[in-house]
Amino acid sequence: MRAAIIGPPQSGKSTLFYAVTNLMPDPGQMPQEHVATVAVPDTRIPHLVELCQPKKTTFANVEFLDVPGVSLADAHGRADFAKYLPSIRNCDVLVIVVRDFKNTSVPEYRNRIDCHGDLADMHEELIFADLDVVTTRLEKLEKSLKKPTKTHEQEKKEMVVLQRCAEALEASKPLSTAIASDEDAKLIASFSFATQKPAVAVYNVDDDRAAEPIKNVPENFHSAIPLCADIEAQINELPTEDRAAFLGDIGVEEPARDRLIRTCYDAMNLMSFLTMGPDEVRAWTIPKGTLAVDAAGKIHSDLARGFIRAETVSFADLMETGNFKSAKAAGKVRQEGKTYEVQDGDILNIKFNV
Ligand SMILES: Nc1nc2c(ncn2[C@@H]2O[C@H](COP(=O)(O)OP(=O)(O)O)[C@@H](O)[C@H]2O)c(=O)[nH]1
Ligand SMILES: [Mg+2]
Repeated sequence: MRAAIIGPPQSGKSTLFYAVTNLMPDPGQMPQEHVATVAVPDTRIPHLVELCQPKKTTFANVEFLDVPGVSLADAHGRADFAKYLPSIRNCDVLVIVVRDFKNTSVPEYRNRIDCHGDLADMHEELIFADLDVVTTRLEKLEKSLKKPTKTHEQEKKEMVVLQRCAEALEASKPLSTAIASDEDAKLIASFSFATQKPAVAVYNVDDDRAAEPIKNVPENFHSAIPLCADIEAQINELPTEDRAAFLGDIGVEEPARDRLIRTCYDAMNLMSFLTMGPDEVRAWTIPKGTLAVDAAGKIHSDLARGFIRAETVSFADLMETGNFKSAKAAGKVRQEGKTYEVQDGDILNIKFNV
């Protein structure tokens, strides 16, 4: 999974990027994109490690992309934004950071603090960008459909979907609202439209409001979370054992990093299953509703091809019984077939034969 951190200039994007990834973009550098990979926090893994004492432990990963802020107030800034669109489109989820903090030494974007306005502007810009691609493609399809070609039928289907997309975008609705089926989605997947991706709004607030939930999730956003990027960045400087108390002082229970990753996972309908053994304990990312055979394929294509069954135990059952052997003795280890819908936290042992 890859998340793009975008938003107006000086809203705290790079500060948040640093808080989440512990990677400080070089100050004084020309604005440019930065990417970093972080482990998805998973409190179940240390328990499995204790049980198995594996040679290797692997967490699921998320990539974060820090995109330089651009002012959407002028043509120059909007042209800059277009420059970053390909990498934004290359991500799976958009994290839009807006400023809600007071800081007299940081100039205010458009001389005001207006989170809802900033989020709406950003959304509108993404709508325009997608509409641009849709319109160009529709014009091309119209021309091509006048000639009999081998791909005629396919193109006609694509055109129907894109026309619906254009209608949605013209009404300022995200393109995702025009996608009715997996087949629709497949037809336009190659465009990787920005407004087809789930968006998470981050309100970068002052520390005294970091624990106040955002009352109204703005339209077209999957969720909205408050956080104080400045404080969250400062905890990177602290010894691990002092971090919880530092955040506790501002009423925050879970670091921004964990909260943000969890929210992105949720927005994308993702979850994790686990594998364990003496060699490796590992978490794997899959979409909710994934079948056992596809989960097996995530580990290795051979495991899907030669799938026999998935020995499955839930994390809770494993903890309750103490270890795999006693879980088995207690009848808590199930033998699941190809079409079993994997649950979050399931520990799978794939039996296969190739
Ligand atoms: N008071 C306060 N200042 C912040 C906060 N987050 C960022 N800043 C400051 O705002 C300025 C811009 O932050 P930066 O992360 O570079 O913004 P970007 O342009 O969106 O990447 C920097 O001087 C930060 O120190 C915050 O939560 N509170
Ligand atoms: Mg920045």
